[in-house]
Amino acid sequence: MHPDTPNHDPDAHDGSHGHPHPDVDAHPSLTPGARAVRIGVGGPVGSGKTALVAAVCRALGDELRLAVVTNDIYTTEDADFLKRHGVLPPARIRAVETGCCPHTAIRDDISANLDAIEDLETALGPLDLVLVESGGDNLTATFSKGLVDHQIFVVDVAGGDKVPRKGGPGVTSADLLVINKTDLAPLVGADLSVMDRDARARRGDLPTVFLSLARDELAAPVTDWIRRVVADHAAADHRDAPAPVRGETR
Ligand SMILES: Nc1nc2c(ncn2[C@@H]2O[C@H](COP(=O)(O)OP(=O)(O)OP(=O)(O)O)[C@@H](O)[C@H]2O)c(=O)[nH]1
Ligand SMILES: [Mg+2]
Repeated sequence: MHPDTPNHDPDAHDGSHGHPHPDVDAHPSLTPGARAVRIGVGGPVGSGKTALVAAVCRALGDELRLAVVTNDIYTTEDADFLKRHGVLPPARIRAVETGCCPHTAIRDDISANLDAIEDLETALGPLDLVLVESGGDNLTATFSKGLVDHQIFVVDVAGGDKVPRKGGPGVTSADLLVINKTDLAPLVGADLSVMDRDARARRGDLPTVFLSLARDELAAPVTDWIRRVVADHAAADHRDAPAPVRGETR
């Protein structure tokens, strides 16, 4: 059951999730006053970022005070998708229309995304987790550390088993690399063992998970990783750490 709603009503529009005072006592594992963990979800166009965000919302939406910011260049398509599928109450989802290259809005001028997060926190009260989905980009895309605390990079096997070998900052340094659409590997002739080998070579000890969102609609290995990140964040007690502010990079 979601901590701040008795019913987790996907049609709730008031942002309160059915509870007037989201109560951290409902979250014994979380540190009262800690700011939300912000996790960026990046990766090439169509790799499954929105499908992953939807899966995480399904898996954790009743467990954590969760909100999502999506980035699209010209539309609000991804936010609309998440709302249409009722993975979170609509008030917990904000769209940023970047109007420019996706990486600009997550790396160079992050103000629209910071505004969206601030709006969510103002409307909803304290949150445990904010997911920020980047618009689909290329292998060079990364998030500013002023915007998110951790980054997930999503690639898919349909792009070819060469993708991890091609590297780029998303592949080499994201906190979690997700290789999605493993169900398509036989159809596109992708060798998962090659992807595994190359990912290890590029990433050293950083974790990589293989996933088929077509088969695992709760994205178990990713949600387990996110649970650990949120628990670590709470344990580290970020109460006094200021949230990133517009224009700040760290
Ligand atoms: N077969 C298969 N299809 C998948 C999987 N994950 C996602 N898809 C499909 O891939 C397509 C693209 O998924 P999205 O989640 O929209 O990808 P995205 O990365 O958010 O795309 P952009 O935001 O446009 O960059 C959709 O039709 C999904 O249903 C998977 O594991 N297997
Ligand atoms: Mg998307």
